[in-house]
Amino acid sequence: MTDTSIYTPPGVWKWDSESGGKFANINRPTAGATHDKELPVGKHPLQLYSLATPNGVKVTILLEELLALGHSGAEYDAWLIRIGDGDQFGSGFVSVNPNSKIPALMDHSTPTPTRVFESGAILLYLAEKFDAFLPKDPAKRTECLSWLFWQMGSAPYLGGGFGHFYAYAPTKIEYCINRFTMEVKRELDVLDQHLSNHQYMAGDEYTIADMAIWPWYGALVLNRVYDAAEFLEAHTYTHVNRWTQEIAKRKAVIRGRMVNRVSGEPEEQLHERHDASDFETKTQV
Ligand SMILES: N[C@@H](CCC(=O)N[C@@H](CS)C(=O)NCC(=O)O)C(=O)O
Repeated sequence: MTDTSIYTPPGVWKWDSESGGKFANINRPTAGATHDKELPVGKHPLQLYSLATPNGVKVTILLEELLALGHSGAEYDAWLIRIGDGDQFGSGFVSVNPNSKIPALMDHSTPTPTRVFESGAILLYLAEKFDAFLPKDPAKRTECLSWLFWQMGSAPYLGGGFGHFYAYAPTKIEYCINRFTMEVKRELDVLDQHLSNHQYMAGDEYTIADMAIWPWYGALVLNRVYDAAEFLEAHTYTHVNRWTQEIAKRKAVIRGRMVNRVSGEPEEQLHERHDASDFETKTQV
């Protein structure tokens, strides 16, 4: 194994802002706003401040699914937060999410505006608000929430652990890649075994648990994140692949992936979304 023992931690850690690596320009060891910047507010009750990363896409998929079901109250304005430029550290954004991460939501339909941050909390808030995509049967609801929280706890090993060390770290460290590859393959196997005898994560109903998990683990097997499908032998997780393909075909999922997207095919990038017609008229093509 590679010798990675050359670093001896000092008595007290000091921030080296020149540490390199992708995102080094926005990472810092403190919280709070770095600059004054109000957030825009559009015409709809729901105001989303986001970017089409897997965490952002969870919410736009749910909003598009709610609209497809006929919940007109789920109309929303989606504003672009460019995290690479540090928009998440503006004072307006920090007042919606003190954790400075997308996605963040303001609901102006409540007596006083309600802020919601953390993608899992946003999914649950919207599912309860519209009474949709969260099973009514207590046992199924509990199963749905178990998988929703599984995702919130598991994805950091995929993104912050595996994705960071496999794709983004300035040097490839065998120990770290091995550690997180093992964990991500274990997570894929958890999903694969579960999906071998369940159509969706919570059983026979498509729910917010699928909408939370698909943008991460579906993207992994579709090779849309980290270019790691071959490395992970993603094709061997046949039940995850079956579920991934099935969800990928949904119109609301195709739409949800486009919102606040700033990379990939121009026709799939809808930088801001303020109206359903924007999908036809306001993409980058
Ligand atoms: N647990 C959070 C994670 C959100 C998150 O990590 N967002 C990333 C993009 S996927 C972000 O905004 N990063 C900006 C930063 O770290 O400064 C959630 O699920 O909402």
